[in-house]
Amino acid sequence: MKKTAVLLLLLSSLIWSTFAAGPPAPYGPVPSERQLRWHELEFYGFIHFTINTFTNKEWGYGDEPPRLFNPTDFDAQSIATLAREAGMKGLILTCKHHDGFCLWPSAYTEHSIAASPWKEGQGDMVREFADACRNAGILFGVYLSPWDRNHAEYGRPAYVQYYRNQLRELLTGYGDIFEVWFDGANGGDGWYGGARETRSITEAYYGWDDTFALVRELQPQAVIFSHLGDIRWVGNESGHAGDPCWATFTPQDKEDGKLLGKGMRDGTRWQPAEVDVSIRPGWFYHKRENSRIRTPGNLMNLYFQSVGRGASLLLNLPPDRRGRIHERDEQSLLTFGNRLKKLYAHNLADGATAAASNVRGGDERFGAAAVLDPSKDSYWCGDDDCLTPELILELPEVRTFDVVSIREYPPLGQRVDSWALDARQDGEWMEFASGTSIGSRRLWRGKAVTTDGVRLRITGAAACPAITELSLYRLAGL
Ligand code: FUL
Repeated sequence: MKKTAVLLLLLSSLIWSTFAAGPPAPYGPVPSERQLRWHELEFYGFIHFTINTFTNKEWGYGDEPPRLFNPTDFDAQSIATLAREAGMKGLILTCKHHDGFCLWPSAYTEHSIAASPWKEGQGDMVREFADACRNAGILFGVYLSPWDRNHAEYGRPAYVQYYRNQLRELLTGYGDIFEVWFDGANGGDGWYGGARETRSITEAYYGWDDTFALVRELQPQAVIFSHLGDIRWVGNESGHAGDPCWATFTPQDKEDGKLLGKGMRDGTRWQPAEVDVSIRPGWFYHKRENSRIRTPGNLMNLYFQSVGRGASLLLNLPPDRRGRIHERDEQSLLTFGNRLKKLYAHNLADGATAAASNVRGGDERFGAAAVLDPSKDSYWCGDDDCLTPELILELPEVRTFDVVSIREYPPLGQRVDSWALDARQDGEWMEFASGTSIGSRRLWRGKAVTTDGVRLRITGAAACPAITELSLYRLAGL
């Protein structure tokens, strides 16, 4: 090759690398790797099972004799398989609730399953659940109540050590744990080794920093659900996130339900919300609630009000005294799960072509087509100074949809402040939906609309939007 040709080649690659668009800078707090993985889960289950199931209580006092714990037909596998069938990505088990009874044979207490008649004291329910989840191909997580109404030392330093010892047992003996759930319900009256008194503690008592460090050391990939953890409480137990529900938050000294539900646009941390709610009125199984199980339609509402707002849905399924999920709960859950499966089976944006008002540096890598491909790593993005771009999907034919799913690209932070979606009707754009936050996921359910074109308008953003998905579905009639 001639010298000039080489020079020209070098020059053009230099110009290309100078002017080719790079990805935009992240805006505000961004998720950690473990939070990013957690965002993908969206829907998983809670299992509340302990001695309360046999005493018909929600909060045991701590003096219940372990001999009461005796499920007659316990089957972790059927529960884990049901969870998977319903679309759950994992299960979190109450290994120890406030009453202090342990579902595994802890070396640090006699108040455990080892003193129960179940499997003549030889059983380990944490192990059975952990194994069953793995067999079913779903994740396993643990709940270990910080408040322990059984323990004599609760409220004193010795208990904190006991708590960490137990956590170590759970985090080292049962394989990978995807989430560790630290309950905020704390202190009050209890048995406390026979003292039968009221003990109140301060926030500083538990020394959370050291406990969190233990989780990071033993299960670095696990997310921590806690006031100061990776995932925040949504502020209610009735099954809904706020609207908007920003993933960003600044933990407050005093928990405020509304604030937790909505998050904080200018929050200092990426701390997305988890919506914990039970399929029945109580967290534990009570026969008297057998006629008060959430219907499939109600579960769908919960789904749209949680996952649809960028939070996760943690749905509680309480095993009954057999150690099984009651048939009615199972029916309702499976009907809901099947509907969800059918909903996502057909993305009505498939086969569409996408065009945007602005593409970053005119570079195809950031082009509109990214909202249609299933990859979570590609996104449509405009130039830094373009905060209100638009994107049009031309559908291959006239189609009817009533659900829209939009996702921002979370590694770049929450950038969009408001958006609207239009459907073309007789050549005119008609607004179908409008909202504020998008974040990791925004689902919108509206009145069915029949159209061959859809337009997404970003109407406000703090930084050029990065959108990884725009999908259309039909729920009605499923
Ligand atoms: C609360 C507890 O007091 C309930 O019993 C239940 O475990 C729920 C998930 O968290 O704080």
